[in-house]
Amino acid sequence: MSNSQTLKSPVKIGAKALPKKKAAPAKRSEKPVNPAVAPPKNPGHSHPFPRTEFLTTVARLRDAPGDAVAEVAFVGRSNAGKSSAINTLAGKTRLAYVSKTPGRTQHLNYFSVAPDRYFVDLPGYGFAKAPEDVRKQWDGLLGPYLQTREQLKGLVIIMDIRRPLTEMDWQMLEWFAPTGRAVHVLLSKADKVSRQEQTKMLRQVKADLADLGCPVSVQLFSSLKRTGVAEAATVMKGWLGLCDNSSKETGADALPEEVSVEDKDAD
Ligand SMILES: Nc1nc2c(ncn2[C@@H]2O[C@H](COP(=O)(O)OP(=O)(O)O)[C@@H](O)[C@H]2O)c(=O)[nH]1
Ligand SMILES: [Mg+2]
Repeated sequence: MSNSQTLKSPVKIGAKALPKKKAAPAKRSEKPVNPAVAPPKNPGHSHPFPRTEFLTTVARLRDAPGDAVAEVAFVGRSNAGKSSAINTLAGKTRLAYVSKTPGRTQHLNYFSVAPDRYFVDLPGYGFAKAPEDVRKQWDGLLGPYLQTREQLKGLVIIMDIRRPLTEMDWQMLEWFAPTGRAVHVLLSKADKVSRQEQTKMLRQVKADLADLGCPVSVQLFSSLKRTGVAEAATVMKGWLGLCDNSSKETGADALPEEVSVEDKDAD
C-alpha cells in the first residue's frame, strides 16, 4: 500500500476519537442466525455474484490467496446482516454462515466471486469478548490486512439502518480512512423502517460521513426485500474490475415479489 503512515488499532484511538458522535454500544455476542432471511433458491437469476463459492479461512495474512487480483472486504457489527448480505449478493443460502463455525469467526473468510476476485468476510465487531481479544485480533490479522493488503480495493461496512454509525463503526471508519481506499456503507434491514425513515436515515448518514475525508458512499439495503442489490453490485463490480451488466440482464432489484422469506429478526 502506498500509504506509509502507521495506523493505530481502533481500540486504542477510540476514547479520544469518538465522543463527537453518539452511538449505540456495539453488541457483544452473535445472535443465532435466522436462515429465513437467506436468499431465494434462484441463483444466477437475480443475484449479481452467482458463482460465489467459499474458498478458505485465513488465520495468517501470509496465507491469503496469492492469485488475488482484487478483493472487497465486508465488516460490521455482529447481527448487522453481513452474512445475509453476502448470501443475497451470491444467491446462495447459508454460504456466508460458514464463517460462524468455531475457529473461523475470528479469521478472514475468503469467497471466490470470479476468477482471482474475492469477497472477504471479516470478523463481526461484537465477536471478541474482551478488549485484549479485540486488540489481539486487530494487531495480529485485521489491522495488517486492512492496512497492507494491496488487493483490497474497497471496504463494505454493513450497518443496521436502525442503529447506524455505532461506536465501532466510527472507529473502523476513522481508522480506515487514512488508507485512502474506498468505503461503501450498506444501511441494512431497510425493510424494518418506513420509506420516510429510510430516506431520512440515508440523508443523515451521508451528512455525518461527509467530513470523513475518504471516498465513502452510502445506500439502502435489504436482504429480505432485496432492496439495493443492483446498486451494491455496481459498486463492488467496479472495485473488482468486473463489468456490470447484471442489473440490466436480470433486473436484480426488480424482483422483490419472488422472494418469499420470513422476517424473524426480533430486534
Ligand atoms: N428484516 C430483515 N432481517 C434481516 C435482514 N438481513 C439480516 N436479517 C436478520 O438479522 C439477523 C442477523 O443477520 P446475519 O446476516 O446473521 O448478521 P451478521 O451477524 O452481521 O452476519 C438474522 O436474524 C437475519 O435473519 C434484512 O434485510 N431484513
Ligand atoms: Mg455473520
